[in-house]
Amino acid sequence: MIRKRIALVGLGVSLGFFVTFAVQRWNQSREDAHAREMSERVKTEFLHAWNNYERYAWGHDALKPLSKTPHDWYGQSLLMTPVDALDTLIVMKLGAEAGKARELITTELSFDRDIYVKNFEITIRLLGGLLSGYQLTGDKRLLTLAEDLGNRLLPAFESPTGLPYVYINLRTGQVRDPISNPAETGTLLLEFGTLSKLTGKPIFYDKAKRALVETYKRRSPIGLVGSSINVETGAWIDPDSHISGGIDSYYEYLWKCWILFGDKDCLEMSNASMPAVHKYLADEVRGELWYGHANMSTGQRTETTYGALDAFFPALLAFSGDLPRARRLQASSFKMWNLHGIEPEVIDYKTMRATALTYHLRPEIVESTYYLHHYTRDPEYRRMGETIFNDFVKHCRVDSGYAALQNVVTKEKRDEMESFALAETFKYFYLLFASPDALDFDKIVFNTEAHPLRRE
Ligand code: DMJ
Repeated sequence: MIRKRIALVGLGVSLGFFVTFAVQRWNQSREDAHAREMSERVKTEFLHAWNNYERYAWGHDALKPLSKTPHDWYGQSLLMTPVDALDTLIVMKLGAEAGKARELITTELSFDRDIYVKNFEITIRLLGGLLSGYQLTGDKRLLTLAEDLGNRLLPAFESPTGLPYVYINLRTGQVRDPISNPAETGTLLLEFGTLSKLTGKPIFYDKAKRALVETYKRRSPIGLVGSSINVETGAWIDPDSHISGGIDSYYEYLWKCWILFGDKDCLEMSNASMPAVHKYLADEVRGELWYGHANMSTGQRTETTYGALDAFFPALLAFSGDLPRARRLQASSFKMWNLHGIEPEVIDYKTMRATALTYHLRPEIVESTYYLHHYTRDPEYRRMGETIFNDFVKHCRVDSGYAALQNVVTKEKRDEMESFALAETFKYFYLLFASPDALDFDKIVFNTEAHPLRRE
């Protein structure tokens, strides 16, 4: 009798397990099917942006999506959008479009131009895009272009401190504008270092590493860096410290240089810098985690602002193993996004009011959602990404592509579709929903423009 009861209980337990397992499998396959649908939707929307670039701005830097006219940053085209978008086309397996973009780049792109360009932007978008394009296709012409560009940018580092000038003339090598910032002096090593690896010429790595180290060496006694610095004297011009635009990717490259190149100096610099960021910039408000501004010397709070650019930080926290902070800060970024159903450039997190009302199609919040999903596999992050994507399409899609917003409250549009929307925003949306083998995360490191660079 007892035996029979035990057997029945055993059967009940196994049946219970079986049912739970079956329900879990069922839920999982429904979630997977939905994610696949989402990745297809992202691809369709990306193509809407790309096809309109092709239609109205082919061969130029960017499309102005409201006037349907092309835009060139420096009066002549450096093919900003095709170079920035090439690896997105490849990752999305859009072979015909990728082939056409590659042909345009390899036959038309020339850096022999008498124009002053921004060293930082050209490095992260063009050098990064050419290098990842080469690594994904094996097309040597892309590497040749990257090396030519790298050589032309090298004179930018010829300042008394080794910190690069802001602008450089691509033909003459003349430099101008000595007032720079940590993001621009410290976000070059992934690209220059990869160029060294691929060409066997150490000069690129050495120059960019020195610039990163010289920035780090000038941190204050409490461990913070400021917002602007004179590359000729090494003196800080603005002591405001934060993780926002102008500093942001400096912290990103300290960590990523360790992961990509195994450079222990980078690990040490990163480990020595992050505690000060958490101590002086992190802010607890209403039980939420935010990062604001502080004076680099005293650590005194100067502003309680956070914005679209700061939203990269959960990705970096997750990447460097700090999931608890990453999750909490991502929740804050999402709260910022939901304030107006799309993200303002800057908010005051104390009052929860937007202080800069534009939205530039920025990727950072999507990037962090993707990293968090990658590390936790928590379905919450795909749900979050779906909300963000739906809002993005609802408010930014126009007949001829995707348009930035002039005002996130009124949803008035701007005649602007930055190349990073195609390099980063759509790529991170896609990777968030695509199957993990669309791109093997552990084999690459994304530069700050979402160009995947190979680890080995
Ligand atoms: C991009 O060019 C890069 O992500 C950069 O690091 C910061 N700003 C834009 C996107 O917002």
